[in-house]
Amino acid sequence: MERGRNGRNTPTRNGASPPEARAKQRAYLIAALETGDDLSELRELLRTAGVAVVGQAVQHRDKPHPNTYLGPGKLEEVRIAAKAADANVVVCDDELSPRQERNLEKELGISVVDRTATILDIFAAHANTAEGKLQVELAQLEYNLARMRGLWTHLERLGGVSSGGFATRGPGESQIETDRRLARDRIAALRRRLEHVKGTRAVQRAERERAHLPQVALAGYTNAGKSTLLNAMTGSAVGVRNRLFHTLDPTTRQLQIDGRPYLLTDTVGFIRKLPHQLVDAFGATLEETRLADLILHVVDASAEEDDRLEMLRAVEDTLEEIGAGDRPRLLVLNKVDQLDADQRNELRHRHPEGVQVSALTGEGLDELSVVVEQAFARTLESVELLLPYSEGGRLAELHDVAGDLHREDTAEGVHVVARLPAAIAERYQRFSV
Ligand SMILES: Nc1nc2c(ncn2[C@@H]2O[C@H](COP(=O)(O)OP(=O)(O)OP(=O)(O)O)[C@@H](O)[C@H]2O)c(=O)[nH]1
Ligand SMILES: [Mg+2]
Repeated sequence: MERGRNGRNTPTRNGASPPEARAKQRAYLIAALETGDDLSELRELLRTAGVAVVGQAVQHRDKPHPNTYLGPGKLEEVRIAAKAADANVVVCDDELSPRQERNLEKELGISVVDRTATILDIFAAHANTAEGKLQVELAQLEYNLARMRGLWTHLERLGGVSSGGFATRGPGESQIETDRRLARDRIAALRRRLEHVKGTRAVQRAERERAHLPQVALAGYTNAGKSTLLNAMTGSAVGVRNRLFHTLDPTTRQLQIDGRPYLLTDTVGFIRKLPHQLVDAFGATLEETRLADLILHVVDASAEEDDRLEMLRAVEDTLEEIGAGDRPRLLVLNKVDQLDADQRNELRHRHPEGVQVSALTGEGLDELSVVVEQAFARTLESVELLLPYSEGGRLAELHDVAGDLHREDTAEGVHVVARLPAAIAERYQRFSV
């Protein structure tokens, strides 16, 4: 098990270690669930993190045990099974409290990593831009700070003797105090830098808003095919991978529908139980979604119905949480190339409002364009203007943003009949005839 920079257990070191080194990590999975035993998403997360899975145990309970996550009998079972499977780490499908984590490590005699640490680790490995790296570091530090506090009392009790982590770096208490202070300073510095980046982003957005191009944001569960859809609709080459959280940084591209330009933004995917530290840290990035004129909610329609509904709910909840709950949105049912005619009919029945597409084959994309256009058309206002020849520059702008533009040169100026976004129509009011 490798230890992170802050002494935390994480399944992989921040992006640096080669895949073969990571695969040496053999994880035994545990979960407290109300029903079922499906840990496929956690497996998928670990696959993305390059960790092998050697077994799993699920305990059915209403809620996790407050001290040890699982009950005592199940714990003993896990201890034996994990040992038999030669696991060197236990990964839990929920975020553990510092106390639960500490107790589990003691009971099981093996490193324990929770879902949040796993996701943070994947984010750390996938962050490319300066902003992305700042956001992930902030989220990791905040997560770690809570654990330091826990570990501190732990060390006190053990008199500074521990199997690793902070105890190897110094004599317990005073070292932890120093670490905590350093972490707090670093958190404050990161927040300041992110504020600055946020300012830059606001300036860019203001520029785009001045151009009055309609803003469309792609939102959806991780791996739903958002980046593939952005590429298919705009002819770009944004990175696509069959792994979770491939995209962390927002990318904006121009999209033409019927001669009218739109801005389409691809951004970070959502997941069930998304660590709240990440939602906080990615606030500026998520703003692209919050301020969009239209959100395309992309879902993997080839997923089993239960999974699909759960993914839809997780995304809706997250949109709500980031303050984008009131934005107009369109449901995009992606990956229908994987479905046969019956399954497509069933899907149409379940989600009559959704547009069925395949970002991979291009099927349904024309219809999607039409639906996007209609969504904006509903907000357009019809105008009839007379622009003096001295205002020739404005004609170019109108050509960019107007729908159904008709112009006729007359003695007094250019006579224009068009449909305009409300904000622009207002600015042209004084030329109205
Ligand atoms: N069969 C099929 N596969 C698709 C389709 N669209 C995307 N994929 C695949 O789904 C996987 C994920 O695609 P991405 O575009 O990276 O998904 P994303 O939503 O951007 O994922 P994150 O950035 O990780 O949140 C890739 O392996 C794609 O090739 C589709 O319409 N049909
Ligand atoms: Mg992506």
